[in-house]
Amino acid sequence: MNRLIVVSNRVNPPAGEGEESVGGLAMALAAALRQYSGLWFGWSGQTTPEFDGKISMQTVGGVTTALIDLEPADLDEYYNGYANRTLWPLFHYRTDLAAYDRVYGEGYSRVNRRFAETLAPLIGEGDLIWVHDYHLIPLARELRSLGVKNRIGFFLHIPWPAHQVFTTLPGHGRLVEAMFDYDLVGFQTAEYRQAFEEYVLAEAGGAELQPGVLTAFGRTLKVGAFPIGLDAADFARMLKTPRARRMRDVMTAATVFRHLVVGVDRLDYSKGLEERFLGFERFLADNPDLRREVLMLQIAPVSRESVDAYQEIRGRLDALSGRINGEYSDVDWNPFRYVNRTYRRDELAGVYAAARVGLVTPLRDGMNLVAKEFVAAQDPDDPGVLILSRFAGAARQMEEALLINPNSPEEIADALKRAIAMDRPERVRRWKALFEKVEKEDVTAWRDAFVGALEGVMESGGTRPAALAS
Ligand code: ADQ
Repeated sequence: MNRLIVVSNRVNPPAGEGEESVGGLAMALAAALRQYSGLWFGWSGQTTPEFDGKISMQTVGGVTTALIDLEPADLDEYYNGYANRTLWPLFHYRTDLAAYDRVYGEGYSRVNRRFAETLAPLIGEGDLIWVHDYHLIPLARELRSLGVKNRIGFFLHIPWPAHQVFTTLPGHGRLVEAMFDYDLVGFQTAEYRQAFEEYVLAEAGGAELQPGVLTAFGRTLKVGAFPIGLDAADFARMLKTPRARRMRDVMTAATVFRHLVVGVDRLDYSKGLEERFLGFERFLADNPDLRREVLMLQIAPVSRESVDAYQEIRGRLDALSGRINGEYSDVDWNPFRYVNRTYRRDELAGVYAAARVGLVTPLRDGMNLVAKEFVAAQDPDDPGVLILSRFAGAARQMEEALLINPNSPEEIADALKRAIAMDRPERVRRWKALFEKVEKEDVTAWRDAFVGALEGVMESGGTRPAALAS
């Protein structure tokens, strides 16, 4: 078996304790590496006044991590800049929020070069390199320029936007050209892969040599859809822990005679939180007879606070939650609980287990692991109902959820009403179909499919550079 080197912006070793592991990417990578004697390379999350290329290595939970510090300007221009002010909004269709600043682009290139220069000496012959997410798109280009010939794969955790949206990015051609320095590029869904292919064909003068093999910029590239999943076995184990059970019991006791509707998200404008709050408000307005029968709990820890758009949405959510409780609370009761804290994963599992409805309403989402966690946590004999946005990548696999358009408060309100009224046989039938997929298409299946496909690419230039057909 080849050694696997995983590269991502942040590295969260599977230590277990502490509060660090918010974010689907971190959870998935920890799980994926557990079985490999791999190396996980990335940014430490710390800054240093002057970049010195120093790598701090440690082995935690069977995974060796190699971390570098970045300069404050890197943090501003690369992480808060190009990654989170330019690419993240654009790839989530928020062109109105996308900021284009040449300095951000320069910072992005510089940090990718720094990653490559510090990583290259650690790479051994035959190592497979697996790069993750939008922060590091040009990493293969930088590694190739240093002479690295190993097989390198890239997985995009977020959506790939439609061609018309993507071309609003200045320098879009260069970014896509850099993707052709990989041997394999993976997307969450077939839809995102198609959007990428459309761009390559329409804008880059490329061609599809055969299904899943593209040629452009004088090279060929394998592409595929690899939907990410949960660490289902670990989640099942966690559900049985005393902490998870206690949290479930606490939440069940706090909602006697009421149905718990739960939402769990990083506080991000892509997650459709405002739309969700408005949908719940509409539900309360339209169903006076049901008002006392529900409690909605939204857990949303703040993230990326140094980016303005995140401060703004936080303010709007505070105001909306206040308005809903102001309007509908009674002296002995309120309908809505909004919490900005991070919880341990076992505690979250307990919250999901106590809920009758999981409400997941992103406006765009690469996959959305919360939807899968909710399903995994349900009692098989009396499961809750998942309401899921059709714009989450997860909706492609989870058709038995109640699929909604989050832009419509009416659709959210109607789905809530339907979920609460749904009889047990229908809940069990829908849940069973969902659970089977969550269990089978889990993080191990995802990792094996991706790494297997990468291993299947011929070493050192089998597909790269291309012998272009005339
Ligand atoms: P995220 O945008 O972070 O991930 P998601 O897939 O929903 O979104 O994962 C969030 C994770 O954070 C879940 O595991 C959840 O349990 C955890 N979490 C959320 N709130 C928490 C809290 N209060 N306390 C503790 N944990 C919390 C990105 C993409 C997604 C894609 C993943 C994986 O945006 O579309 O599914 O990567 O590829």
